[in-house]
Amino acid sequence: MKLQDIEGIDELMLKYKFALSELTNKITILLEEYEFNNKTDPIEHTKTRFKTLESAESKLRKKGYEVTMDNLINHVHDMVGIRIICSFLTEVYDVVNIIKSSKQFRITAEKDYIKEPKKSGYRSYHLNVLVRVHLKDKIEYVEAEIQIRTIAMDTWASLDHKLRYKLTNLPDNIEDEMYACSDEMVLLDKRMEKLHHEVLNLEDK
Ligand code: 0O2
Repeated sequence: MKLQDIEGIDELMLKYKFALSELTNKITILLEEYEFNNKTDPIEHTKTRFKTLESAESKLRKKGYEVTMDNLINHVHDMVGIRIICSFLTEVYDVVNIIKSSKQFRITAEKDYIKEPKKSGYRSYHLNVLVRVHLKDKIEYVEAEIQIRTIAMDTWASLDHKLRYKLTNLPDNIEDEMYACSDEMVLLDKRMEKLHHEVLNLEDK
């Protein structure tokens, strides 16, 4: 059975679309308000994400679940999401705090892949949230994923994604090399962070 053939899938996709629009709007307001109050913009850029049904289907299969609508709702937590790219490492944690303290979303899971990178070398901060969606005659909560990371982490993830798209199982030497690149990227982030603080100190004087 394919997800696209399941009855009710179009209605579910419409709810995800509304959730993504709510999520984007709320995040934009939170970040712009922060910029206004603090006279600093922690964001390099943002990008919304909407998984295709084919990609959701292969994620379900990879996790060992049957392709059903219930399994999609309960086990694919990133059908829609937003990626927030920050210039500096401390800003990633600033953004996490802005979102967590806003009470705009109910957080269902939190993963700090910066403190504990995935075995691939992937680094990013993830928040899974429930977005409130107002429909004509009811309110529904739809799950979405927020990924927050630095430019360097994003560059790595984007190249990693491209390599894995071409070849699902990368040979060990390439896996090792990718991990080493991820470690180098951490050093780069730390150096840039240091420079950032030096410039801020100069500005204060
Ligand atoms: P795509 O194509 O980017 O959408 P769980 O929440 O634990 O049940 P899940 O959903 O796999 O399982 O959670 P995870 O691993 O916290 O986050 C999933 C998303 O994070 C992925 O979505 C990627 O966007 C990103 N990600 C996680 N690991 C890696 C990695 O090793 N390399 C890269 N480039 N990205 C990663 P998808 O659906 O896997 O992919």
